[in-house]
Amino acid sequence: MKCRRCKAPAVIDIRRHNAAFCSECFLHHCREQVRKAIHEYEMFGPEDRVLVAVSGGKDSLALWDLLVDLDYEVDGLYLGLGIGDYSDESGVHTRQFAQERGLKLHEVDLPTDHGFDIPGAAQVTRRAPCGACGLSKRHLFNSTAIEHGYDVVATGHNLDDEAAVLLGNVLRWETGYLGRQYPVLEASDGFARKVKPLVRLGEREMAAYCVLSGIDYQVEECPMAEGNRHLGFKEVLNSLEDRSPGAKAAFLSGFFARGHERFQTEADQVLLAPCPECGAPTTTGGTCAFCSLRARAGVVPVELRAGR
Ligand code: Q46
Ligand code: ZN
Repeated sequence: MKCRRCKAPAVIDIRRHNAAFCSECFLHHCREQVRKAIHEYEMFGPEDRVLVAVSGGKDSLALWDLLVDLDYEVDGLYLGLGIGDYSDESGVHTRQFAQERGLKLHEVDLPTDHGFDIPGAAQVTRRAPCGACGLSKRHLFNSTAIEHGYDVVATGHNLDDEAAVLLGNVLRWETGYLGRQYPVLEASDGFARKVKPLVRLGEREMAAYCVLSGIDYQVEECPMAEGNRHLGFKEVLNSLEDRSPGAKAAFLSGFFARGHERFQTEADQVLLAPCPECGAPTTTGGTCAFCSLRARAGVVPVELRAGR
């Protein structure tokens, strides 16, 4: 197997591109895919200040590394979720990455700064932890970006993540979510622009990127991911991809090109008002979902939580 670009011995093959690459050309390929995504979807320009949401996992650290390589002005934000050793180790990987490269990292810690953690929030809501977790992340990524004057929040969602979300949205015909599922969500009153520059790169490519560029990342999966229905959708898509390489990318990019805009009208009709507690725009007409969660989850004594 030879590298498509330089003909040296290849270290990785990517079936959907019908190509193999040596280490150096693979890193170049990843940068090119991110560069193309940024331009194709007009995510941001050199004048924009970008805040990348980093979890300590492969995708977000690779994204930060790639954006720095591409010369964008980009700082990191780490959100401590209070998920035991998993969160402690994720924080260590993130801080180490930032320190080694002299990059600026903001940190928000749910237990210290907001008085609750994700296991406690899951308990009071009686729902899968990912619901409370996703809600908290969306809220705090945005509020931190607004507070510090960033134009854009970039997240490490990759092709596999987005294809799995799309499959879930299609299976239930979630028209509102389909109208908002796109690599760019424009800024509006109280909301920074949200972008996903890894939409052209798969999970396996991101792991390879980290290994080949010496990025030490959190390899453990989140212990609360069990029951996350997207894991099942990923398995289904992987078996399709095995039989027909490129199916996943065609599903996702075809939706962005030809499906997404058909759902937009409905998504645009949402009315927003500021949350009386934190000022964030919300659809509830009262306290925003994050402040409600904080009020409920913050009062559960630690010793009463399940699993303690
Ligand atoms: S961190 Fe949070 Fe994920 Fe863990 S609780 Fe679910 S959403 S799985 S990316
Ligand atoms: Zn609020």
